[in-house]
Parts: sequence; C-alpha cells; structure tokens
Amino acid sequence: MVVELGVFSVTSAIMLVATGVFALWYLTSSQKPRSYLLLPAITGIAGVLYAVMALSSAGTIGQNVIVEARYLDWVLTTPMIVAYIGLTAGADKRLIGKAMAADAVMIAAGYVATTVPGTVRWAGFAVSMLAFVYLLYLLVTKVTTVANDRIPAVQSTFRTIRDLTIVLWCVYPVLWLMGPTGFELVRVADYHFVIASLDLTAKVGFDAIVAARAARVSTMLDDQTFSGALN
Ligand code: RET
Repeated sequence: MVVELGVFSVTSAIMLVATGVFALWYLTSSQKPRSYLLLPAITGIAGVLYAVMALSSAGTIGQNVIVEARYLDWVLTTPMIVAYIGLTAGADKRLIGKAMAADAVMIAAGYVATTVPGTVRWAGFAVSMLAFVYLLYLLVTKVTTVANDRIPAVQSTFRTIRDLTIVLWCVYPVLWLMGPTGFELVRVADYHFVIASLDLTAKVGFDAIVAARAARVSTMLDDQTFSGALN
C-alpha cells in the first residue's frame, strides 16, 4: 500500500512537471503546429489519473479505482501517441483513424481481460493481442510507407518514435501475463513500479525526443532560410 502510494504520487508529480515543461515549450516554440499540443495533453492526462491512483491507494477515494484510472489514462493517451506518430509520418486521417481505433480496441479488451474472470478473461486477452498486432502491422507497413516520402530529418524522428513505441509497448502484454492479472510471477507492488516506469518512458521520454528533434529540425530549416537569403 505505502509503496504503491509512493510510486503513484512520484509518477503523478513527474508527469505534471513534464506537462508544465512541454506547455512552456509549446508557448515558446517558433512554430506551433496544433499536433504539438498532444505532447502536454498526453502527460497531463496521465498526471491527473496517477493522482487519482495515489488517492485510491491511500484510501482517500472510498473505492479501489486503480485499474479504472489506469485504463482510462491508456484509452485516452495511447491513441494520442499513435495519432502523433501518424501525423509525423504525414499519414491521412483514414489511416490514422484506423490505427487509433485498433489501439482503443486493444485497451478496451485489455480492461475486460483485467476485470472479468473466467473464460472472458482470456477472450479479452486474445482480442487485445489481435488488435495490438494489427496496430503494429499498420505502423511498420502503411504508416512507414507514407513516412518514406518525408524529408530525412522527419523520417528519422518518425523511425525513432515508432521504434521506441514498438519496443516499449511489447513489454505491456508480457507484464500482464506475469503480473497479478496473469500467472502472478511478479508482486503487485513491483508490477505497479514497472508499469509506472514504462508509462513514464512511453510518455515523458517520447515527448522529450519529439521536442528535442522538433527544435533541431526547425533550427535546420531556419539555417536553410538564412543561407538561402544570403545567396
Ligand atoms: C494489455 C493486456 C492485454 C494484451 C495487450 C495489452 C497491451 C497494452 C499496451 C499498453 C500501453 C500503454 C502505454 C501507456 C503509456 O503511458 C492491455 C496490457 C496487448 C500496449 C504505452
């Protein structure tokens, strides 16, 4: 209980501080595509819902809503991460929508697998896995094909955030199987700690890479404009 309260509180604090940093970054950046707003939104939603998890584990909220808060965070923010990757690639609305829908199905079925016992549990897991594999398929085939038409700097950002996402996200179903939801090989407190670390990397790490790369690309473009003006 105490360990979980600590893990949730610290994670919430880091997410909220990161939200402030990314909001400031947005306000001060020279170019302001609307997609940049996804970055503080992703960490902001998680910051609030991790605070709910902390309050729930402290008993301040009468009921245990840890699982609900976590899946609500995931169902809102993981499609936003997918949308950001799609927008970076330059994919059209239809393709981005498909990938976001697959993602939402993955999380919704995962929630069923986590909360409903018996056969439904494994049916939920199977549906979630299928949606996950379809999402990965879209990312490495169709979305990547579109990204190949972009300038090299954008292509490399795309590949970095795509690969970070694929590698990190593959750990979640493995943990689900090992944790209290599956074969109980990992203790509950450790499970929450590992998930919080993954969530932090998948959100704050992801946002930081995007922001750092965006700054570099715009400096490069500014330099080009500058040298263009000289010629
Ligand atoms: C579940 C269980 C069932 C099978 C699969 C899962 C996948 C979950 C994923 C979650 C990603 C969360 C992220 C959060 C960021 O803060 C639901 C665990 C496939 C991929 C990136």
